[in-house]
Amino acid sequence: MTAVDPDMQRRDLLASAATSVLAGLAAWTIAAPPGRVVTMVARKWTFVPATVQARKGEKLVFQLTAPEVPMGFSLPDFHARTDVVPGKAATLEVVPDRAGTFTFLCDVFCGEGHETMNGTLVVTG
Ligand SMILES: [Cu+2]
Repeated sequence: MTAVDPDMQRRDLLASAATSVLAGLAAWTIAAPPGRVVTMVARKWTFVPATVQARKGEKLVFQLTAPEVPMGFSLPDFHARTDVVPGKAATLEVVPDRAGTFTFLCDVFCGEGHETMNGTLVVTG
């Protein structure tokens, strides 16, 4: 009869736990690509940049700030929107699932130029 070394058992357990963690991380990385960060400023009464280029299926991570007054950022074609409040960065993830030219706009009344405060997302296939 062979005696099992408890240290060996512990090492095996640690090795298998480490393998599980690594496999989990790999799966997480594949399942959730980080996306491309698009930094955008909502000013009276324009978005900077006013045009964003993307590829179909590319994950965009909008990081928005509004230095002056509360704004909104809305991409109605992709059912995505967020409030953008001064002093606080807002994040919005969008994965354009089709090619085309789409309008994004401010949907929080912000003053006299509000109605024309918009920009363009150009998605290529
Ligand atoms: Cu507005």
